[in-house]
Amino acid sequence: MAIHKVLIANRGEIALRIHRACHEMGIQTVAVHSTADTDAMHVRLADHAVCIGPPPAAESYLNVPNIIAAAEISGADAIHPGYGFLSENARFAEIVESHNIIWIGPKPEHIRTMGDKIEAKTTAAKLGLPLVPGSDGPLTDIAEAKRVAAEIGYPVLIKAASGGGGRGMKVVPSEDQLESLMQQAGSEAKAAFGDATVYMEKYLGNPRHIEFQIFGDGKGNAIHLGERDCSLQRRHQKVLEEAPSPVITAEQRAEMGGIVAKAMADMGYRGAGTIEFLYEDGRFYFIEMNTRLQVEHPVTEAITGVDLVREQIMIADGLPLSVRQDELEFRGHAIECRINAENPRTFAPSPGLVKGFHAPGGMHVRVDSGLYAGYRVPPYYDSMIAKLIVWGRDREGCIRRLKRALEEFVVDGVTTTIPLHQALLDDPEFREGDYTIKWLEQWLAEQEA
Ligand code: MV4
Repeated sequence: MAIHKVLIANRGEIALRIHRACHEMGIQTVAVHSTADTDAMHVRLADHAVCIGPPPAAESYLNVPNIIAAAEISGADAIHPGYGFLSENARFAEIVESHNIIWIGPKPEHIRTMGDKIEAKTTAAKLGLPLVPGSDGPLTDIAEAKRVAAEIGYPVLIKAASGGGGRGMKVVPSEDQLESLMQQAGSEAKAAFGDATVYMEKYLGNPRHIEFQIFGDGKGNAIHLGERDCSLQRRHQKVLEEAPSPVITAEQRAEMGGIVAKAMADMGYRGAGTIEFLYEDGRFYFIEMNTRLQVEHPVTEAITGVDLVREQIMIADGLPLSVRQDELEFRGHAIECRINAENPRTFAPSPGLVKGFHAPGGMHVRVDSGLYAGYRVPPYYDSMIAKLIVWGRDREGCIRRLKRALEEFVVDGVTTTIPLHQALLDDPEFREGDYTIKWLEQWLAEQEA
């Protein structure tokens, strides 16, 4: 093993998750942190800690010179970026590699390709993935836009090439609104991402969000680890994720999984990746690829038994994938609840002092969290403070265990979204697995009434 010391360029539960994988592998860790995170659990547990700046992420967790300097002074030989922050920054990946530090992540060229949503779709199409019908590239003029829309049929959706997370999207119901909505989408994209480039897709009215976890060794071998259903979102923030999807059969999983694994093998993809699809009327439509470890990776770990962070580190070290596709089995059902320090009705952030903390336990119950009694949740970052991941032999058993675990969970001092999850798990439609990407926001509106 060439990797002896990993710098963790992240914070919160994912920093702790990476630290745990490293220590289980006999690898030392370096925590980098802002002045707001001095008392964070992962900073306490890490072998070395380096302060990299003040609370705003732009001056600390996104501060490339300070992070590289921290790696050099601490003698780290690899950097794991976690998710968010610099994890999908191709330039950062190149800078890391140019300092002879191992980048625990995909090849920079692949991060860059997938970061451009149009290039991602062109690449996916060449690799044989099914796409949503739409423009084959950027929309240049209104005449062309009208021609494409007429061909695929209204409603259509205008998306930003540099977008993601749903920002800068416009649904166009009919041709008379195309020109003005296209202009709006372009100027919003320019303001948000510094790039006015937009493209068009057929608007799918009521799909599910289903994503496949993949891994490549960077040498032409790749596997898939099944799908996750992430349809339960509010304002493009995932709330609860499950694996497998309640609506995907073993045959569909094997077929689509085979297609995505072959695509990743053909492109020579390295490391962890997620291929996002919309799923409607029994068909998959590629929309985007994420070139990072995702928040919801533990549900995949729960049903496959594969440690995804360990796998990332092994691949970055040049080792082969630890499992062959034909050795992988999908066992039982797993659900993750994202627990946020938020008002469960208004979703307003509720940072502050955690006066008491008790995490649930017992068989097949996992809590990924850096919380402890006496910890102060800082107001500067994402409000997710814990993930509860529960496994069961089947979906019903998983839900029953999840309800039991939520009953045990105590976070005193800050309000959390625990009551929201409890109400959700009691809903008959949720219990049937009968939901799409629109369902949660409608359900929340009904709860208000
Ligand atoms: C779509 C769509 C319907 N039709 N594309 C939103 C975020 C971005 N990743 C893709 N998104 C969507 N793309 C077509 N052609 C609906 C959404 C969408 C969505 C997707 C996944 C999960 C939640 C969502 C909520 C609203 C809209």
